[in-house]
Amino acid sequence: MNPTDLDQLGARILQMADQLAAHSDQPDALTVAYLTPAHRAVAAGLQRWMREAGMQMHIDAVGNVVGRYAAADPTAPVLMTGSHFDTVRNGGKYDGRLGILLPIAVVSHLHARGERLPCHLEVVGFAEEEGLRFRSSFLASSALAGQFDAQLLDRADADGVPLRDAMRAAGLPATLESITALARDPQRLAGFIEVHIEQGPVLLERGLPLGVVTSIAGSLRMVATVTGVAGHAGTTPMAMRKDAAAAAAEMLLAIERRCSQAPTLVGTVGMLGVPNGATNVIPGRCEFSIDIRAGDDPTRDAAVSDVIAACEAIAAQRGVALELQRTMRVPCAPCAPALMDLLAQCVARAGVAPYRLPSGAGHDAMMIQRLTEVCMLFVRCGNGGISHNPLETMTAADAQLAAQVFLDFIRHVPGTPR
Ligand code: HGY
Ligand code: MN
Ligand code: MN
Repeated sequence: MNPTDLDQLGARILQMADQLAAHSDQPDALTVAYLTPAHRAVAAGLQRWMREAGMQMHIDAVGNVVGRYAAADPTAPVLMTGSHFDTVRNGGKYDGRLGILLPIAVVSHLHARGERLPCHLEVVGFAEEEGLRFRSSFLASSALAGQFDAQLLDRADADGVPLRDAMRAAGLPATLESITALARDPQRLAGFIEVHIEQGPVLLERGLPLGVVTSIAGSLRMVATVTGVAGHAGTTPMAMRKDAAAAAAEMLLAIERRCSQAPTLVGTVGMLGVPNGATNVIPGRCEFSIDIRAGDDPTRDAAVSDVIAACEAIAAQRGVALELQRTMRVPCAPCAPALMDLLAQCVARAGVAPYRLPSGAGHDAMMIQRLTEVCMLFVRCGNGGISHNPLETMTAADAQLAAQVFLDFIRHVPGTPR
């Protein structure tokens, strides 16, 4: 049994995911934030596997691990693929990583056979997508799309370390010039395909191992700061309080109510805290995050306006101050019809009924879609479709089918720039 044999690719992919999951910022959970020691160890593992698969590889100026499997024709266009290898806190081991490891396994199979493709295949391990350390989702893919936000270089993490210093400590140039130089020339690209776990229950409920993504939901994120008056928990009558946490709780329920009003609309308060709080002190300040998404921008933007109005009304009624700072706005990204159709044909050739579905999760593909045409192949998630959770799981059999479909797709992508 050779790991580069076609029928071994699924098992090989899961084995590599297990090996990467051994690196974490935390001893008791899988957390890999941008440019931490665990993050650099994962990057080194990806580099090693890319080299063994016969790719030329390098680490670029934002820490992406970039592998290239050259076409026979030097003038061929470049087909990009990849996903991210950073994680959320206490995350799963397939989110992002599947989209890097699967192409590496497939290239190792091609390399073993001495087969070349109609396009140069560029496999990108994106170094940062989740935004955990610097609240900077899609940092790595934005650099390749020529959309890097220069202000990020001065943004500090929870320990006060600016991004620029974290990059320098990781041996990266940490200059804006070196980052803007990463922008890809769309004229050289034949497109982008991302393989990702679905992170939801749809394929599982339909008994399907694979799905073709139609569009990727765009999200708008804000940080809310509610300022009331700290006071004695025992002596301050309830009617005289300006309780920042109680106001935030009412705002959270208003967000939940408004974001329950449309099928693809979702709203989440993932972080909420009382800085320097104490049991016997009425919260004078409360901070929370807001993430609102929908299958189309108008639905999402209408909900954002209503949420802002509702929170401002609650603040006025309770006599507290509210500051809302927008931290991200990524428009919905449609997948390219021609690439979706080709991918659906490859799925059908693998004996799976092609099923098309939208993505509620954000992906690097939505940033690369600003550069070239994109498509996504979803792979079934087990455990009820749970993700951003250590219970995230998938099967080797589904990874095997996805690898066969991916191989079929990269053999047939028209070698013409899109
Ligand atoms: O938030 C998302 O949808 C992605 O997992 N970063
Ligand atoms: Mn994720
Ligand atoms: Mn992901």
